[in-house]
Amino acid sequence: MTETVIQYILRRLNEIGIDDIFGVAGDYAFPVNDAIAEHPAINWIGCCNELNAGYAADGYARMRGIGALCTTYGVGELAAMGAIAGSYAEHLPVFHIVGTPNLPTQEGRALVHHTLGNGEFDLFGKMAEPIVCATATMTPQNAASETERLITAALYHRRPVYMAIPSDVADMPVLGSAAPLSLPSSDAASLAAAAEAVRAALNNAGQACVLPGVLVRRLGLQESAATFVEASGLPFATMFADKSVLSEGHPNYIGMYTGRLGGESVRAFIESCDAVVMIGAMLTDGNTAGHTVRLDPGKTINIDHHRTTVGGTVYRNVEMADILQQLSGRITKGAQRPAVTPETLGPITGGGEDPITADALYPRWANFFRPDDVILTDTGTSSLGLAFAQLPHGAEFHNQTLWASIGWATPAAFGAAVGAPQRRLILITGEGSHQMTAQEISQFDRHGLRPIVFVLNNSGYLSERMLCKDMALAYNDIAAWNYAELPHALGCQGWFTARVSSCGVLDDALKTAEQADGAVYIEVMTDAYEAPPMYKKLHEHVASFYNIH
Ligand SMILES: Cc1ncc(C[n+]2csc(CCOP(=O)(O)OP(=O)(O)O)c2C)c(N)n1
Ligand SMILES: [Mg+2]
Repeated sequence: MTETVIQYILRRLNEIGIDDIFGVAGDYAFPVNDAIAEHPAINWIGCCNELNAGYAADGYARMRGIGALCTTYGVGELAAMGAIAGSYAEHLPVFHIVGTPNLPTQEGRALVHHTLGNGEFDLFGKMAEPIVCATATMTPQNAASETERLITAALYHRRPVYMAIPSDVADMPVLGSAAPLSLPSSDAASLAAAAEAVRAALNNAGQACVLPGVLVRRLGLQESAATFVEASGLPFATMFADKSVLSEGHPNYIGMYTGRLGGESVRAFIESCDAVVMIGAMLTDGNTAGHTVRLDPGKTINIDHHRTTVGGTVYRNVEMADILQQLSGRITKGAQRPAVTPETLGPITGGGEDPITADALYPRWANFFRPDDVILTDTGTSSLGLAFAQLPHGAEFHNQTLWASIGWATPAAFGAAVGAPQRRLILITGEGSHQMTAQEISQFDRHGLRPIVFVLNNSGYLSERMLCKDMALAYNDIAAWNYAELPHALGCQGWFTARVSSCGVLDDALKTAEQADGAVYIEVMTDAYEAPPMYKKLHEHVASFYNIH
């Protein structure tokens, strides 16, 4: 029997690794929702709202390489847009499937719900265009070829795509077929020239080092990058967005490179190198502690997604995967590990009735992490406070450093848990971030997932207090929730929950969390101004140009 349009699309998404689609149902999307529900190999994962579904698809894509969500027309798709933009900025291929009104309704410019009432039906698709790398409106004739085009675009650019499926089109038989497209390969001459230029630059350099970036993980090239590092013997450091992209347990890892706000020894070393090989790393403000790194472009070798730059020369159409492969074995620096002392969090201090200071908290978290943990941290003081936590072998640190939308981590952690249920998952979020998307906690329990959740309750938006002109300004105060009661109120059964405000009680809770069979949710109470050292330095940095103290 001929497949319908939606059956075809779902089969192809499943073939490339989508086993779960997040979303919120709606009438225009019913034919799509039905097909997902009926699909033998794809699970419908209903979320509390579309923004959260988008974040969940983002978290899933971090584990699986790709993710998908399905929303209804207008109201649903617009609510997901912040998350899709985040996936774009963070290089995550997320398929956004939107069920739209049927063709007679659209062509008749009918006055129907979820429209602006002006007869315009293509507005929302247009709004999506800048935050995806490709869009398509499906018809029976183009469904096969457009699906292949969108898959190829999403995988080539590692960015989201948008597919609109009119509700009558969804169930029509697909007409024609299309072979899967292959991703473009590198230009052979450009690739060879780039590899030779990198080799020559490294051979001519005295000391060199590597900065592997988050794109390495997005492209699933951790092994190739590690092979390059090992073959070349070069030391590597990472910037914040790139933390743990290669294991921090690797012998060549020398620590975090965070500009002038910490890790002085690593910074001095990196900036003294004759050559710095960046592999898919970006010099964003979040990665460079507010643009305080100083890398000489003349000494930087940039192995990017589709091009390599050596000195001032750009080698185009060179895929990162190909050049990493070319380079392994061609560079043998046999470099010595430099004498660098990475910044660390310091020893665990405090106990008993002592309040939970930053010095007490962050080393305890670092000590709690285990090999291969998946750790998601939201934007806030807690994520930056963990920058200098040395992670055990294979532990992954995820953050939304560039898009930096608070609220991302809670649903993203849910999506990551769906994507990798066998791994221990730790969510660390500030309470202000958590207030944005806390409902999604309920989904873990619904799907039998057992996260370990830490909510840092410091009575407001501490990161903003540290950056704005007056720490006490009321716009950084928030409603005081009883966070530890949320799992219960949200229907989670049998979770270990605790609200801890002293070191001794925190230690007990961590011990219980370590041994727990079920999910864990710990609300950690600190003073409103209890910030980690890195944030204190940011505060000083900002205070100097506001001229305040
Ligand atoms: C969607 C969105 N809105 C606003 C901001 C601005 N913002 C950055 S950090 C922050 C506060 C985070 O507070 P919390 O999660 O409690 O963490 P804390 O800094 O207090 O540890 C805000 C509001 C943002 N990044 N994203
Ligand atoms: Mg807070």
